[in-house]
Amino acid sequence: MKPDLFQAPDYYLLDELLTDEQKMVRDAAREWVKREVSPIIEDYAQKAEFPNQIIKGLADIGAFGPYIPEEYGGAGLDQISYGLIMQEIERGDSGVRSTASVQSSLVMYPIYKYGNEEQRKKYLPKLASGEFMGCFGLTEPDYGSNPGGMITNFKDKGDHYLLNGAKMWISNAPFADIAVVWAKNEEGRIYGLIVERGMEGFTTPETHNKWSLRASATGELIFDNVKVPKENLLPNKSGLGAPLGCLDSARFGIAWGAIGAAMDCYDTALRYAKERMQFDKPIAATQLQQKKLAEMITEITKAQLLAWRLGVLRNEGKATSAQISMAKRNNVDMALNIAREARQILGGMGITGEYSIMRHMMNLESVITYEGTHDIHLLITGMDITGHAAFK
Ligand code: TGC
Ligand code: FAD
Repeated sequence: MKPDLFQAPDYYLLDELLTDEQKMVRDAAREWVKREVSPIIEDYAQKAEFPNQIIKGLADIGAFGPYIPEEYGGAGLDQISYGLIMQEIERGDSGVRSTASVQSSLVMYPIYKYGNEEQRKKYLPKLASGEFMGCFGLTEPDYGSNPGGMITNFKDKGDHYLLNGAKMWISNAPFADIAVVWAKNEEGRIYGLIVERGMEGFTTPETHNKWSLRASATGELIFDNVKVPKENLLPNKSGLGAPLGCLDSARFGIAWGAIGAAMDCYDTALRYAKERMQFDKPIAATQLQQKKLAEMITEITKAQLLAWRLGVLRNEGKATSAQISMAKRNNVDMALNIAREARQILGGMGITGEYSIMRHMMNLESVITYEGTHDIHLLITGMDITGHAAFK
């Protein structure tokens, strides 16, 4: 892969909206990605392997629990800092950002928010340092966009719960030490349970042959009469709103992360267009390529403004789930379109691993599907503005 010459576009001087702390956090993540992710990531994506050696670095830049209070090992940062960390990581690779999103928003967040003090103290510091890695099991083979229909269930057996069922498409599953699993009790009420690797009857087979998110490990979670200790149930929230509340936090991070992937594609294409000579002039001097590049920077700037404003609303505790859906949908779609256009600017070189664009493009095909598909987020906006749920 070519050396990482990334220069972040900031067409509307949005840096002026950031605090010194936010810029410091962002710059540390940016430097780390350049140093530790860019040189290796293409190789790991080609091999379809997660680079385990970056776990400690992710923890060091605050990517595991950026907004979780410091007393539990988190970085205690604000929401915009969290977003900026996700942006920088996804600038490197969406699969690496996935690992950080899952650990922070889908494992640490529910333990922090819905767990008791004992559970917080037991798990959060180890998750923040990367000593423990986690995964989040909501999706099932027959229940993807409609997780409320899940059939994974647990029964009260007196001194423990007995868990049965299966989850699929689970990021980090093949190596996770713990899984936050959503299952129904005998009354059909959804609860989160912490399932630990090594519990009898719990297996995590890896999903192979992905053309997308190849540097992220994906797998199934299978529960065959797993005895889960009663103290592993997250007691403080039940119902579908509990897992969906975690998704709000992860979707917010993705709205920022997608900007990172888009910025990398734009920056790569701009540099290439200025250097690539055809018909005795740089292709950047042709109107058609300028149209692509000008539209890219316009869309990136709009997405940056959307994410920043959403971050302000999150910091003030005012962001709604529907506002988060709008940003996730818009920014991922924007990034995928930019990746496709940027790939064309590179001509044949665009399909090779010499450049990051094709990898971003393939990754973004998962990002536009997970955490709620592009269509589902449109229906969430539709429901919000009309008052009618069109899902059912
Ligand atoms: P509905 O009846 O609308 O809602 C059920 C309850 O949930 C509440 N609620 C939310 N609460 C918090 N945050 C949200 N975003 C919420 N959305 C809804 C709602 O108020 C209600 O509460 P209550 O107290 O009245 O019971 O539920 P529904 O069954 O009609 O479904 C609505 C729908 C379709 C929007 C929802 O199911 C949905 O979002 N589906 C998409 C599923 C999804 O996003 N799955 C993601 C799986 S995890 C993942 O992909 C990780 S990838 C990670 C990575 O690698 O980065
Ligand atoms: P389906 O729900 O079957 O949807 C198929 C198509 O139908 C989509 O286009 C959808 O938009 C459309 N559709 C569905 N319902 C409607 C409707 N009512 N109206 C109109 N159109 C509709 N899940 C987890 O729990 N944890 C994870 O860590 C995780 N990681 C993932 C990693 C990867 C790489 C991938 C690909 C997925 C991951 N997921 C994870 C699962 C992901 O959240 C689901 O794939 C996603 O929610 C969509 O579910 P589905 O694939 O079953 O598609």
